[in-house]
Amino acid sequence: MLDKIVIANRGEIALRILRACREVGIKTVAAYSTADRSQKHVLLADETVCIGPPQSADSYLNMPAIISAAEVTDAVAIHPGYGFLSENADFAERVENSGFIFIGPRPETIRLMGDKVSAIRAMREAGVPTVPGSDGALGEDSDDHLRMAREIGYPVIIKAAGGGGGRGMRVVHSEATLLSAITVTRSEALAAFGNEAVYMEKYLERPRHIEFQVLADGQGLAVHLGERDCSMQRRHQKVIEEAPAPGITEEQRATVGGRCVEACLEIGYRGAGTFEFLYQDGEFFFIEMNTRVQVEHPITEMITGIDIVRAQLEIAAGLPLPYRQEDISLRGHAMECRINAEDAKTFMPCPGPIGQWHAPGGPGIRVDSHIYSGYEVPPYYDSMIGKLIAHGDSREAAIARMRTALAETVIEGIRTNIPLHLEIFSHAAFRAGGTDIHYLEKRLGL
Ligand code: MV4
Repeated sequence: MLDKIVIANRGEIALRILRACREVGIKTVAAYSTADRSQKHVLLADETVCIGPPQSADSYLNMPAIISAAEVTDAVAIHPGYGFLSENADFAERVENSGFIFIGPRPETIRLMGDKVSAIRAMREAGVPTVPGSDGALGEDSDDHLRMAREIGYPVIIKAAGGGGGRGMRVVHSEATLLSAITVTRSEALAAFGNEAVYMEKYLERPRHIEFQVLADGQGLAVHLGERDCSMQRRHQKVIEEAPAPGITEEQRATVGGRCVEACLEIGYRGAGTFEFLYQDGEFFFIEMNTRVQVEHPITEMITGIDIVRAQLEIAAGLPLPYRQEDISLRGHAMECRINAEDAKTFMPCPGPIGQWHAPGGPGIRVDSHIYSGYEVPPYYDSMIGKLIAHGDSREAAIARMRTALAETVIEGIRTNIPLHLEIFSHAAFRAGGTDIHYLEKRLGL
């Protein structure tokens, strides 16, 4: 196993990584910003290194500072968590070139998936179903674009190759606005990502967002851990996730999951990864791959019994995957509510000191959070302060446990989105399952 690693992140995921390290006997170094001196994982870590002032650009995105933290502490690896530098191929490369293990895929893989055009091409070639659209980046010929859109059928969507996660895209409903949309998306893409390549897809109007979790050891073994439904979102921020996805059959899971596994083997994928699909009218369409551990990984852990963060550590240590696909079975249903320090109605961030904190509990309840009574939520970062996860034998049982857990949670001093969660759990459409990606925004009247 690895001897000592740097945790280059903050908040609940830093604590989650620290806990996995403790369990397998890895020593931990918390690399933290001056705003995060009192974070739970910093207080618990074996060693700590301050990597800069509060602003992320000066600390959690500061590559030399993080690599120095590994050097001065004699760590052997760096775990990037999610966000920040987790999908930065240049960082992964610098980590490796400095003699450390990057806990994640090879830099080339991160680069391949970071460019959505190359990611889609690689996945299509590996047999993963993709959205009907341009074969690669759009060229210069406007007549080509008009012909292509006519063939695909309106509406179409123009996306930036350097985008992803909802950045750099534009829906086009008719021929009249196609060419200007391409021009505008191109120039925005150049400004935002330094890459003006754009591509075209059929725009799916009522899809669900369903993603498959994979683990691969980079030595010829890969498995999928089933799927998650992340359709309950607002402005590309997921609010509630669940696993498995309502209505997906065992056969669909085996087919699509199997394609993801084959693709992993094809590209020599290493580590934990997520294949994002749009799902509409019974069909899956690949859109992007995430090459990191995700916020919502716990719901997959709850239904599979597999510790995904521990698996990341073992894979990084060079150990072969200890299970085969036939060893993976799904049990029950899990839901996750992201708890944010924000106003439940206006969504305005609401940082500040936490007074009383009473965590929920009981059978099937898991709380992944770094907060404690007296902890102060800093204003510099994402407003997520934790995740409430509920597992049950059925979707209904998981929902009942989640509602009980939400109702007994006490967080004083700051406002949170718990009232929003309680409201969503009272919606008949949500309780029926299978709502699409537009449901929440429509329901909120946005
Ligand atoms: C789409 C789409 C409809 N059709 N692509 C937004 C985030 C990025 N990952 C891809 N996104 C979308 N791509 C086609 N061809 C609709 C979205 C989309 C979306 C996707 C997943 C979750 C939430 C979303 C919210 C708005 C739009």
